[in-house]
Amino acid sequence: MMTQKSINRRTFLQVSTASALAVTAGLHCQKTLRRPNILFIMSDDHAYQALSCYNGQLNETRQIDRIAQEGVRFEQSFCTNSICAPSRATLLTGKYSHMNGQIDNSVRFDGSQVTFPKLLQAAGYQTALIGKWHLKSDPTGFDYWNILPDQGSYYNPDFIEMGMQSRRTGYVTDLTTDYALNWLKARKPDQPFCLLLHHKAPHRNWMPPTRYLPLLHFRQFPVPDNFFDAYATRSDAARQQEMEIGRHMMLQYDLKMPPLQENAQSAQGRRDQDYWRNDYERMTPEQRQAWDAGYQPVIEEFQTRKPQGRELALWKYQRYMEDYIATVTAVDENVGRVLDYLDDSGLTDDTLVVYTSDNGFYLGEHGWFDKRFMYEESLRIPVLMRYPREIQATVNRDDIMLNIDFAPTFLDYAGLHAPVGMQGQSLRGILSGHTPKDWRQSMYYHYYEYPGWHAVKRHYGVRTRRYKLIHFYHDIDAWELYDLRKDPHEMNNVYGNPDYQSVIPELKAELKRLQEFYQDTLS
Ligand code: SGN
Repeated sequence: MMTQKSINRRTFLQVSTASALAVTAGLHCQKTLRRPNILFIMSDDHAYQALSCYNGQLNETRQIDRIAQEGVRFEQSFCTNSICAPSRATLLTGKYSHMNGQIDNSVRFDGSQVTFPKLLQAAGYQTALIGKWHLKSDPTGFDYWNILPDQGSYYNPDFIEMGMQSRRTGYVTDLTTDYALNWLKARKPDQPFCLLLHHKAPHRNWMPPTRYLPLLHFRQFPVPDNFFDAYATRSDAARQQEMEIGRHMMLQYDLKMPPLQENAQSAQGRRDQDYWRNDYERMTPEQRQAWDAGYQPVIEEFQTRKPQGRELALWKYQRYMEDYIATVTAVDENVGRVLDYLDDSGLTDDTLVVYTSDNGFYLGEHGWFDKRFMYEESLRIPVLMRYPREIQATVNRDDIMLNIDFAPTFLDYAGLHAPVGMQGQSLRGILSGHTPKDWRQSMYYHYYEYPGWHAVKRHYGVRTRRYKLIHFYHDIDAWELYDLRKDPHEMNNVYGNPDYQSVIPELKAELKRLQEFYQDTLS
């Protein structure tokens, strides 16, 4: 919650080694005697469509689904700026991008800010961050950190362990999990822990471990109905993006085809070759051998069929899905390893486990990959939470939750108040079945990274349960309105439709209210 409640002075003094932090946070009045461990697992670009617990038709995620079966699945969970570094900064600070400064991937995170790991650390938690970080500055607030530089590599990645960089042989999702398990095993058993376990996968360019390579080849994935979306009713923002599977997905780097003669002819083609060479050359000879053998059948099929036009776009979609899903399968398997560890060491009941993704992702909807847009597939994030002592199993929640809510939620479970300035709200009431009466009925979104990768124009907007109003700005001034009840796939922009003219002023008023409430003056 945004307001500060009374502080228990005695407890406060005990934990105030970092007193400035504790002052901003404040402590609950002994509300919580038992402080759970917190295990926060976040993947990169894991679309809810690729989780069987979200009724995804693409794959089975048996391990991740355990968290949903034994806990809560959020149905209306959203990020507030659908891109990596901003989402991570929002996670840490509980603030929108315009408040924590991390508006896009190019900014260096200001690690002197108040973050929930710092507050937990000051209150006696052992804190660790392992895996993707992407915030440029060194992590702060962690007793232990071991991160991938920048985006990291799938094969034989470098890790920066407490400032020391070295290369490890192996596959990134396995290695990240190994580090996490090692840290868990070596932690002090008498203090609660907070571990942020951040997978690189399934980020572009979707490289599966060689052990899964023959698994999915030639399986046909269902093609989204709007794969050949012509963006007919929309603004130029949808038409001018550069994230179409057909036009923008690269054959070598993204889809692992051999060098193509035509690639030498264009800048994009040369980039395709260079990027792929980088990844391929990182592999050991044994890895390369297994890789080549795994891809040979698809390469042969591609060379025989020589797909063109729409057939090529559909072929690319199938290839994309094969790799994306196999990469997710490795995440799932590794989540299982960590859940098993909790079970085996008797920690399950005392650990709040979260599974989520930094943002949503397109798996062919509108013909796209990547994220950024405020449309549903990239706005919505999977959020699963399990804490057997307090959260009833197998309950789904449709309260609107945002990634600004993670930080205040963790503080709440740890018996700490969210500091003034944190913009999210604790989900603890919702998780135990008591949604606060005044819980939000709409959400605010703002995306900034333009010009930039994938050419998605700057925009902000409001989403209610029924409508979504978006304003694209900067080198465009265009509004879009979707009636999500009638048009859940957002194919029909009704901004100019006479039937909706009375709704527009209400939504604009709500948008203005939210901008004022969250103090967003950047648009
Ligand atoms: C890279 C990817 C983009 C992706 C951005 C941001 N290109 O630049 O496709 O949108 O990262 O991703 S790549 O050719 O380098 O793979 S994010 O997860 O870091 O936000």
